[in-house]
Amino acid sequence: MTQTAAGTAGRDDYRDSGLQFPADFVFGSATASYQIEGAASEDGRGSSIWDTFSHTPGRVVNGDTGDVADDHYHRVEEDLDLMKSLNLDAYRFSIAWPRIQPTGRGPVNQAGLAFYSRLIDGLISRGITPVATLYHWDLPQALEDEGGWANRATAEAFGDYARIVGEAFGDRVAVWTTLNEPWCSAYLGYASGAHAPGRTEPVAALRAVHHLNLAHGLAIRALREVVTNDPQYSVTLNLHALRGEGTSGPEAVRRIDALANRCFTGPMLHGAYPADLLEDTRALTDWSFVEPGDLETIRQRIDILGINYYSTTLVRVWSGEGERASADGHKAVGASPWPGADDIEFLPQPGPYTEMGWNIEPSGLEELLTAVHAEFPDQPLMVTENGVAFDDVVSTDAGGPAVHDENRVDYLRRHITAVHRALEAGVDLRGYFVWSLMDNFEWGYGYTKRFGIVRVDYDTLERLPKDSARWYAELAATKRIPA
Ligand code: IFM
Repeated sequence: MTQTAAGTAGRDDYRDSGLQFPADFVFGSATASYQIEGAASEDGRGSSIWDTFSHTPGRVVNGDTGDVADDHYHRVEEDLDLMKSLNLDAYRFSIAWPRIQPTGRGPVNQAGLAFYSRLIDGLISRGITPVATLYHWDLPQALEDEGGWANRATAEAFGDYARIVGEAFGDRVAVWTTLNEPWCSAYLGYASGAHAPGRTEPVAALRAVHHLNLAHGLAIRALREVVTNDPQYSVTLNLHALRGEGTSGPEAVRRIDALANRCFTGPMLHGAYPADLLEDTRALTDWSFVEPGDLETIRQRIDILGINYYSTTLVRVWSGEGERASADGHKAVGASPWPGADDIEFLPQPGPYTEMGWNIEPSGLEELLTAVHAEFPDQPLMVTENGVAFDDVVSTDAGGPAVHDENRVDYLRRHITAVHRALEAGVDLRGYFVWSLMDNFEWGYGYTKRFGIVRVDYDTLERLPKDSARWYAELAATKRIPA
């Protein structure tokens, strides 16, 4: 799933309107537990690695934490009504493991189950399809204390946790997603230290890659044993849309593609780690933590492969002269997230840029979808996240406060046009989820980056649909890109 420097860029600006999607194409929105829920120590919720990390001085901008976040835990009915008003077909949320098992294993916290049960029932009663993610980064701290994802036992505990939620909600959830962006969990959490638990141990990051893959397989197995409806199973990966620069570009793309993409798609979809990945990282590890039978466990049939896309990545092999470029947008802080790839340069890319500093390049999404489809032609795909942070301005209109976020509408239009083009090219694409339903805790950046189509006032916690929310609501209702 690698792309070339040329790609489809330049064909035009992707600003189409009037394009019609199939009637069963799903338009939804996505959030994650720690980013919106708040109520961090209520109703028996245990502590997660993000509680610890965000409460550690210097880890998160402004010392922000998810203690209150959007207070979704207490405003769930209001938020459900909001989703209904936006005509969403589906809502992708995550379940906080420490709300269900406060220490990651053992006794189940019934209050935690009750919260998600109310959420799921509330979605179904409003005609919105529940899409549940089991893990969006809030690992119970007790498991991290035993070694976290570098420890095999964490994957086994995850299988048990999946069984518990499968037994509780396996009559109602339509799509189960095991992991969100295991790349971030492994590499930002254990190599660069920019995310919780903030470790900078490259070998631990590779062990985490494998244990996350194993957790995915164990979870699907456990779910299949207990669910009683006929759901779809999936995983969500933030596959990197890679482009190479110069003569060393193809080699740099191959190296990063192995670490970023094929280390997950290889075992999950082909049943093997790529030989070149093992070779490239041989100085760090012999991968003996991969035990007999693991690859068979990891390779589970999935109904949907979820893809999160925000921007492209431009690489080349460093010549060894001058300063090595590391314009690697996701990980501006911390050590390198790339084990064994210290000789790879991440180059600045042409703008425009989002508030995260990420380049806006819808052609990257079209290329990524068509490349994944070419490699896995029988695998249905879903864009499970795409969206943008901008500095929104609240205007005081005659009718009350408003956010006229034309820039976000433009970003969404261009990327949804890319999605439509991939569909036209024959990609089996089932849906698109905008990130995010509402502004929320953007991890190491705290509340300084606003990705929502609904604004959240962090003083009053009031929700205010932005112009992009109205635009998206029209798209969801008509399945046609609005003018
Ligand atoms: O906010 C995150 C989300 O939790 C995972 N995908 C990327 C988003 C924007 O950074």
